[in-house]
Amino acid sequence: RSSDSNSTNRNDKEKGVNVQVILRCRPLSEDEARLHTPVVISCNEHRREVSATQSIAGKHIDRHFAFDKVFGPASQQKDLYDQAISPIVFEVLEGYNCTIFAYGQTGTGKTYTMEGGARKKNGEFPSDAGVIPRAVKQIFDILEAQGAEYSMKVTFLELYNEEISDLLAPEETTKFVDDKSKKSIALMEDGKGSVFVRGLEEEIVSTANEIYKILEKGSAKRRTAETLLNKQSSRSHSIFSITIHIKENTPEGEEMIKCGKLNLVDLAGSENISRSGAREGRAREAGEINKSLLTLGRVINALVEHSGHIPYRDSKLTRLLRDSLGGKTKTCVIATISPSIHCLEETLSTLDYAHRAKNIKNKPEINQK
Ligand code: ADP
Ligand code: ZZD
Repeated sequence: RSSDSNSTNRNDKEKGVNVQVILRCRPLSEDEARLHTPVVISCNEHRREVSATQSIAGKHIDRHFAFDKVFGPASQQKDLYDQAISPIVFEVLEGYNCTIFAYGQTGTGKTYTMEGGARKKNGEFPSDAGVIPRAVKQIFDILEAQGAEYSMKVTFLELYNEEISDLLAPEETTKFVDDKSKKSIALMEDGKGSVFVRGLEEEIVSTANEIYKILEKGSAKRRTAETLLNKQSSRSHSIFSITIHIKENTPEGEEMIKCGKLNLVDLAGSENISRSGAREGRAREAGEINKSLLTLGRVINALVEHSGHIPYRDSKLTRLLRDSLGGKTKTCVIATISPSIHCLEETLSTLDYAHRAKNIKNKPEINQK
């Protein structure tokens, strides 16, 4: 087992490992079903293939895309988690940094997939809980089963219109936008090329429940800010990160610290960011251009085309997540789509985008001291 993982490591370091891309198609909503909305997407989970077909007025579309994993409209939160995410969490606990992105048009299930249904009053774990609460639960279950000595901290931020807000900052510091007491948040570089957010609240946690409370606080804060500042949540990116230090003793009796980090990223809606210049133009006029999402697309293109210059520095999102895009982090993209005929154009753009992201190679490394 150990020699096995060593040879995998060597391979990972030399050739790199591809970004893993998962495709999820949501079911028709009740309204869509009632209106008999035509379905243009079919998912073959076994063959890991998605097809988009439409045939009207002499116009035929029949396209097929293969992904690392495909989850059709009937897939449950637990299925996606157990098959696609749980292995990633194990890697985090081995000391890797891992990032999971949700990408797709607004209304296709990014938040449903990442967060899922609301927490129950009775404290029971909801069956429709998403990736974030499930990952939190799994991390503590494993650490407890191992009887590991560990410490953990979390951060939760939102990026809106190239501005970072700290979803965990205490109330007083954000109430008055111009208040001197407001902590200034800034992206800083540490000289070694790494980027960190100065002034970001890091909460030290020791139970899953503490994290759930923190998520509750962060969600409430996001909602308040949305209302107060008239924000459109579909245009914001949120990043929830968990950092875990685990103390281990080698068979030789030496002490070793492994450090893993999991970034869970709910991206802004991908609509208007299609590659077609015309649409981009119209979106720009409407003031709807999302610099971070556009730059993410450009970074992906530059990486897969092996361009000399990768425009990481052009947006906050790509500066923050630089290591996840061609760096030492293991990365997974969950692309979400709707099955409806009305979304076909955006769906094709998402499928193209996600398929292109499969070609990014990272060089994951374990963090060990
Ligand atoms: P987004 O975050 O991409 O804008 P949401 O997560 O808000 O989309 O999903 C839009 C709606 O569709 C929500 O009502 C959500 O509950 C529902 N939904 C999304 N994906 C699924 C799914 N896989 N199964 C059942 N309902 C879903
Ligand atoms: N999507 C739900 C939040 C909503 O919009 O209400 S579900 C999970 C991850 C990040 C933020 C929130 C959650 C969420 C939650 C619900 C209600 C109050 C706080 C947090 C959640 C769901 C299940 C377990 C833990 C947290």
